[in-house]
Amino acid sequence: MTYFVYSDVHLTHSTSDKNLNSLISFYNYIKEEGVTAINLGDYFDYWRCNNFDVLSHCSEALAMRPIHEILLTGNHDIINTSGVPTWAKGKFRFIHGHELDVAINMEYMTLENYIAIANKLCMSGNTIGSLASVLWSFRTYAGLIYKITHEKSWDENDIQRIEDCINLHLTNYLPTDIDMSDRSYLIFGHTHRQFKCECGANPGAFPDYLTIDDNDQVKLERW
Ligand SMILES: [Mn+2]
Repeated sequence: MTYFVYSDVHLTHSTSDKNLNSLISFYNYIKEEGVTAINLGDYFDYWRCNNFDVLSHCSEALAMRPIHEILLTGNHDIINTSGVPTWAKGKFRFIHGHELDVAINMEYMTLENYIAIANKLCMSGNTIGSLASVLWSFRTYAGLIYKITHEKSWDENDIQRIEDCINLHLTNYLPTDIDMSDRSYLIFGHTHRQFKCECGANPGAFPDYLTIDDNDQVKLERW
């Protein structure tokens, strides 16, 4: 079976018509081809947005979502209860990727703490005041909250460390809650940079995506 894997659409209350139309045309193609889509999360960007405003603004594109789609949750849509944290098929393991980011680049915090903060940010509405209350409730983590809420929460060096970790087969040693046997192949998003090596790949941020064909061949693409 062929899979179309995409990630990090980051739909907000102000996503442009151009980007929404691009997503709709992608969905139409997926339906015509009859393939299964895998959405690696950060489909929505609920951080500092009213969640209903995001959904209502993007409702036309949401209605076009492929019927055969696996939806994972990312750190920006972690309260999305319809998503799953991980998925697996054959040798492929699918995660959003913030798990790796926390394990590799945020040694000062647990994944549990990170998820708690991400959840708070997903529920912070549109106002700065809400964000301030989030910061206050987690004031002991003020420095790292700045890091994870800042626009450039990771730089190219952080992304490189994640890619190096996968390239060196080191993911087995990380507390990511994902079963990585020797022959498994990790598909992750989150970094917004396309990447492919012998044991893992990243589709990048949509309109970048990747395909997995019947022979398990992974190909990086752009819509
Ligand atoms: Mn992410």
